[in-house]
Amino acid sequence: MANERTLVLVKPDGVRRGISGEIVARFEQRGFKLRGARLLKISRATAQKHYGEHKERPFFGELVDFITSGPVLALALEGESAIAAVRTMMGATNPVNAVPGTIRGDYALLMGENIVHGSDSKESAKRELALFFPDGLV
Ligand code: DAT
Ligand code: MG
Repeated sequence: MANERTLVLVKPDGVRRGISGEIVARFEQRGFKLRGARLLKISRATAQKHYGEHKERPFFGELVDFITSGPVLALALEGESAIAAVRTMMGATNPVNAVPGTIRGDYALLMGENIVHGSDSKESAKRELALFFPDGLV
C-alpha cells in the first residue's frame, strides 16, 4: 500500500456532455485529493505521445482524432493506491463490459466514447503527469 499520484482525463465526450463535475465529485467523494486540474485542448503531438503505446494499433488514428476533438479536463489525483483504485472506479475499457457503479458502467456504452482515461501503472502515471502538468503539481 502506498500513497500515489495518477493522471485522469475527462475525455472530450465527458466535457461535451457536461458531466466533468460529476466525475470530479466521484473522485473527491472517494477520498482522493486534487493536486492539479487543467482544461485544455490536446495537440495532436501531445495525443500521439500520450497514446504512444498504441501507435501500431489499427485504431490509433481514431484515438488521436477523438482525444483532440474538444477540450479535456486533466486531473492529478493523489491518495492510497490511487493508480489501481482510479482504474477500478473507471470500469472496463469497453463500456459494454463495465460494471454499473463504475464511471464507464454508468455513463458510457461505446469503446470510442468511454469518458475517462486513467494511468495504468506507476511508470505511466509519472510519464503522463509530466506530460499534462509540466510545471509540477500543487
Ligand atoms: P484504457 O483507456 O482502459 O486504459 P487502453 O489503454 O487499452 O484502455 O486503450 C486506450 C483507449 O483506446 C481506450 O480507452 C479506447 C480505445 N481502444 C482500446 N482498445 C480499442 C479497440 N480494440 N478498438 C477501438 N478502440 C480501442
Ligand atoms: Mg490505457
